[in-house]
Order: sequence, then C-alpha cells, then structure tokens
Amino acid sequence: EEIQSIASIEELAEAIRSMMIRGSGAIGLCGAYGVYLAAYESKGDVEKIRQAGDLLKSTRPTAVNLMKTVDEMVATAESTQGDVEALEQKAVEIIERQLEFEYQLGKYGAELIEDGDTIMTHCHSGALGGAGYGGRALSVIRAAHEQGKNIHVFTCETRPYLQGARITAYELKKFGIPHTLITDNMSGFCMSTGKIDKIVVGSDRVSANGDLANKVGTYMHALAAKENGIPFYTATSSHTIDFNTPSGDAIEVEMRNADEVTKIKGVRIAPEGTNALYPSFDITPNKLISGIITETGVITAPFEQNLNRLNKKVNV
Ligand code: RUB
Repeated sequence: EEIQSIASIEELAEAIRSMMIRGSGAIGLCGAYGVYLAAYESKGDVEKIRQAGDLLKSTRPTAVNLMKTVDEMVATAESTQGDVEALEQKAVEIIERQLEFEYQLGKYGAELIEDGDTIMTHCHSGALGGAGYGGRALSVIRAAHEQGKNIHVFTCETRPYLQGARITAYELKKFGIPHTLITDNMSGFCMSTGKIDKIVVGSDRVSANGDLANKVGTYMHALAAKENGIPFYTATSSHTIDFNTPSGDAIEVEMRNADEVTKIKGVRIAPEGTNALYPSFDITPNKLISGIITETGVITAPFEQNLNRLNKKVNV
C-alpha cells in the first residue's frame, strides 16, 4: 500500500514480514527476485547472496513457495559462481513457470464447477498473489466464468487482515464475476442454508499426505463443508506441495503479533492489556479434502499414494 518501490533486501524482507506483500504465490516470486536483487547489488558475491536468501526465508515460515524459490535461486548462484545474468534469467523462468501453472490449474479446476454453482473462497488466493491470470483459487473461478458458466462467488473476509473484502472482492469485480461478501464466521450459516455448492481455497503448503496449511479459518470451513456434504477443494500447484513434510502436524504455523488482533489498521479495538492469540494459518486434514487441483490435474484420495506418483513426475 504505502511502499512505492523496494530498493534493498532489508526493505523487501520487511515488506514480506509486515504483509505488505502477502499470499504464498506472491512471496515466492518476491523471494526469487530478492535473490536476484542481492546478486545485482553485490555484483555476484555468493556469500552475500546466501545471506540474503536466509534473510528472506526467515520472514514467513509457513508458505513453502518462498523457501523453494529462494533455494532454487541460491543453488543457481552457487553453480554459476554468482553470474548475475544467469540469476536474472532464472528469476524470469520462475515467474513464467508459476504463471503457466496457474493458467493450467485453472482449466482443470473449472471442470469441477457446474453452471449455476455458487463457490465460496477464503481470504485471498488470487491474481495479486500470483501476478497473472488469476492466482490459484481465482484462476479456477475465472476459468469457469470465461467458459460461460453462470457462477456466483461468496468471498469470505478473514480477520484480522480483512483480505476477502479488500483484495478478493476487488479482483472479482475486475473480472466481472458476480459475488457476495461475507465474513469468516458466516460460512456455517451459508452452507447449512444451501447457499454454497462448492468451496475452493488456496494453500500455503500441502504436505506429502495431502494435509494443507492455509489462512486461519480454512479448517472451520472444511469441517462445516463435510457436515453439509459440500465438496471442498484446494487450488494449488505442485510447487506448493512439500514432499519433505510428511503430514500437516509437521508444518510450522506462523504465530503473528497479537497486536494485529487487538488493533485494526493501528486503531485499538480491545481494552489495553487484552491477551490475544494469532495463528496466521491452520491445518486442514486430508480426510476433509475432496481434491487438490494442480497444473497436472485434480488429485483425489488416496492422497499419499497419488501425491507420491505426482512427486515422481514433477521436479519443482
Ligand atoms: C494468505 C493465504 C492465502 C494463501 C494461498 O496468507 O492464506 O489463502 O496464501 O494463496 P497471508 P495463493 O495473507 O498470511 O500471506 O493460492 O495465492 O498462494
């Protein structure tokens, strides 16, 4: 919002930490460009590039794209002895790959959407989080809309950052997709009264058995969806699947500063001294998930076996 340009690794790290730049796709791409920036600034000093990579990875622990893109860039720096041009090319490759994944997964996901469906999404998994066609969840929604399906979206605003309203509604309006804004505590009512046909959310990390970490509140939606017989999908890419994390309980959930709960945009909304807790993400177990939409197709149960098969096919 306030930042006009980012001129150093420290400024970039702060922009990610403070969620000026947020969403797993966006911070992954910024991680790649951050390593390139460090290479450019240091004229290819591999040690400085490594340090910049460590700083960027320390900003947010849950989204795996950031770790993977930084590691990929640092490995390129090591294998080319800090060749700045090679790093620029690698960063471009990473963004092009992500945009292609988002476009492809949107097409696969749209096959799950029927004419007349109302789809609920949570937080923001969209174009600003991935820079291109529609991000992840919104790629699915946008592709279904462009296929001429008559769809409606319930965009679920999440406390405390209010992302459903501030970003998802903005993008849905831009794409011309009819939508209704709700807050995250209304989803149970909407599901139990037949207002929602399907749920599509993004993911910050999917473990090898298909458990997923996404913006806090996702788990509650998945539980309510199960109770109401509503299909619950995550739209993500193979890049967000962390085959080194066996299950959801091994995913580190970022705990953010409780001030972000007791204040909204700097204005205190709870009495001075109120204790507050802020897990930024929660874990949805694979048994609540109907399918994982990826650029290679939709993965269904048994997740561990089917994801393992995917792992052998992809190398990102
Ligand atoms: C945002 C969030 C998004 C995921 C998935 O988290 O949880 O739902 O990042 O989005 P935060 P995408 O705002 O804390 O970074 O599919 O775009 O990666």
